Order: sequence, then C-alpha cells, then structure tokens
Amino acid sequence: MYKQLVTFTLTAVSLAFTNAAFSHTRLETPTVQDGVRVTNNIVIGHGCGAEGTTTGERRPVIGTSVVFPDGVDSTITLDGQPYAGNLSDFISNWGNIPKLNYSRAVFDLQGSKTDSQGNVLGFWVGGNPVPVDMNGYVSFRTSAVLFSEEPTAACVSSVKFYISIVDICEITPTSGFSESTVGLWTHNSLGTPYDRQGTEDDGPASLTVTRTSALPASCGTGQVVEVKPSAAQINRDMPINYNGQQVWPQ
Ligand SMILES: [Cu+2]
Repeated sequence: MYKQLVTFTLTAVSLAFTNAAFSHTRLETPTVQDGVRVTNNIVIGHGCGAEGTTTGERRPVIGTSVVFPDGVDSTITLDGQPYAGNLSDFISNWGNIPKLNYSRAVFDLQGSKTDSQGNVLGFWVGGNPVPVDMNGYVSFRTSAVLFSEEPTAACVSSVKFYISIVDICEITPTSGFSESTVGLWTHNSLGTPYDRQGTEDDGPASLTVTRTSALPASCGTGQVVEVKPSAAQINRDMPINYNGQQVWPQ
C-alpha cells in the first residue's frame, strides 16, 4: 500500500514536470518534411507567471508576437559549428514561408510582419485574453521549404529554425517586462530587451525541416543546420505595429 502510494506520487510529480515543459509556447507540429505545405498552430499553453506558478495564479495572455529568422543576417551553425556562408547554401527558398490563417476564434486582431520586400517573417495576434485554464491555438501555414541544390547542402539532413515568441499579458514598455507581464520564448543571449532570462537557451520554439530524399551513403548520418535570428532582427521585428503605430511594447 505504502509502496503503491510512493509510486503514484512519483508518477504524479513527473507528470506535473512533463506538463510544465510541454506547456511552453511551441508549434503544434515542430517538424515538417521538405517540399510540403503544412497547416500548423502556435500553441499558447499557459499564461504569464514564473515556471511552477499554478494555473489559477497565472495572468491571461492578451496577445502574442512571433518572429521567424529572416535568413539574411541570421546566425547559422552546421553540426554545431558557426557557419559563415548564407542560408541559401542549404535552403533555396527561405522567405515568405509562414502565413497566418485568418481567424477570430481566439484573438480579435491579427497581422503579418513583413520585411522591406513584403515577405512575411512573422505575425502577431491580440486583443482579448485567453482564459488561463485553456490553450490558445494560433493557426498559420508554412509553405513548402526546399533544400538547396548547392553542393553545400548535399549532406544536410535537417534545418532547424528557432522561432522567437513573446506572449503578452500586459502592455508595457520593455522596462516593464517581467514574468507577470510577458512570457519570453526567446533566446537568452542575443542582448535584446526581449531576451529570456536564464542560463539555458531553452526559450524559443522551433521548426525543423527534414529532408525526405535519401542522402548519399558517403554522407553518413548527415549534417544538421540550425538558424537563429540576429539581435538586430529581433529588435526590428518583435514590436507589434497596428494601423501604422507601434502598440507594443509601449
Ligand atoms: Cu511553460
């Protein structure tokens, strides 16, 4: 009886930890195949508050801001080593990949974030709170991502894009950011006001594109590429503009 109770308690504790880990804001489908258009969701799993805060103590998310690396001045690694070349050495068509699916099912307001050419590199939604005991699904679609034909890409089996997300529970200037006003699903060491506080770089969501065609045998298990946004891009693209005005942070 005692033994059963201990087992049950340990299971409950480990489940609680698992849930906490999975309730960070993430993509519903974090891995997609190359060449395939995929409908996806940003899943807002909980409101603002320190990790371990109970659901009832959390503050509801009233909006979220999502930024994909633009691939222009992004930081690229190849098998964990800094890579000085271009993203086009690995992916032939990065740019204008994500697109928000219009919906007022969760939030009343939404908009795309674009670069100077009009390519979508992120989006925002907001306007009303997600109840703290529920998930918020923000629907979007990624168009087909293609591996480059360049020899540099020949042995690459996957490319992982880190997606920076800020869940907003109260509109403040960046000086007002805290665990109760924002959920920072961002890198911890870019040096921007949006950086997640923490020693581990476990903030961002990610989208991994995997190659479906077989690699040449000489490639072995293949190489992995990772792409992170620059600080300049996060500073430029994370704020939310609405009707020509920056409405967050402010
Ligand atoms: Cu979490």
